[in-house]
Amino acid sequence: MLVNATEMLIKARDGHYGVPQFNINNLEWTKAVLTACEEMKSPVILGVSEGAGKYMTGFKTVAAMVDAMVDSMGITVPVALHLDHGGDFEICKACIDGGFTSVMIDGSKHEFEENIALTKQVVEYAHAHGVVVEAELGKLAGVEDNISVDARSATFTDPAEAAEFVERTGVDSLAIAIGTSHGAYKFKGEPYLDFERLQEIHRLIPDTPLVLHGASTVLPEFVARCNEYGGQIPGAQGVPEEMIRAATKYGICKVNIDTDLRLAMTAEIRRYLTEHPADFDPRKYLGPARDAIRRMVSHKITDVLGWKK
Ligand code: PH4
Ligand code: ZN
Repeated sequence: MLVNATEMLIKARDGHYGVPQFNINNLEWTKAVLTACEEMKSPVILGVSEGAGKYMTGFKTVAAMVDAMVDSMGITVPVALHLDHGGDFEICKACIDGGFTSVMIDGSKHEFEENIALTKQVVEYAHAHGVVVEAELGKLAGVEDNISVDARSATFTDPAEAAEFVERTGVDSLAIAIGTSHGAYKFKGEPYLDFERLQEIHRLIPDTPLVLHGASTVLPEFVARCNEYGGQIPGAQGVPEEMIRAATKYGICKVNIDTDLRLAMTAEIRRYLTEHPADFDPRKYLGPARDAIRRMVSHKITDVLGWKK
């Protein structure tokens, strides 16, 4: 059965570990994540972006697929189905009405007051339907953004604003900007996360589970394997795993990972097809790709997020 994410996030907050949000993009991928989490006895949040929802024929289809898989696979760990980066009220409402147990309203592109008003509207509707809400304050840094002190204060989450935002919106968890970004190209030079800012935010709102987006590590081994078998992903760099570990000690309770699963899947498909040029049954290469995702998920849960069975 699907659950809302409240309990898993509170336990993570009190136990100083990270609940994973693994984004899903197709059936094989979803099966890999559920299999690994069941093996690890770990709770999990399945994230679905707007793009992923469209790709999978709509949120209603995704909810039906996940529900059926959780049931048919005999999954016993808590699973939350979460809208990732919902851009407006309507899309959040559609997911809430369609069986999602958690939604993110991403109002970070709006001014502070507008972000508050939008988030409040979603919180009211979601809470009336037993669904929890994540919001975002601050902007994720892109690789182009040079992290000067000025740029930091312009884009990273302001601790006092975070406290006011949570108080006025009643949101359940808050995604903050401390230097991460989406994708495989997160830093040009040395990786940098603003841990002082994170600690200050956590000090001001210790009860609010904080969320780290853009938390993939872009493991060199997987980039190298992609490139070895015909890929072209030069200069990719993510957040070192020790930084993710540190973040969970300073108040991050939910860690979003998508790119690392994309890389694991792609590296395996590239390798398989290169080594088996005569194969053309997709099950032949999607099976090993699914196993590669499963291994990556297990690695994250045990070696990075601090989960103990
Ligand atoms: N996300 C995933 C966003 C995926 O539109 P889209 O499906 O490409 O969006 O919210 C993350 O925070 C993932 O971070 P990562 O790129 O470091 O894995
Ligand atoms: Zn994100």
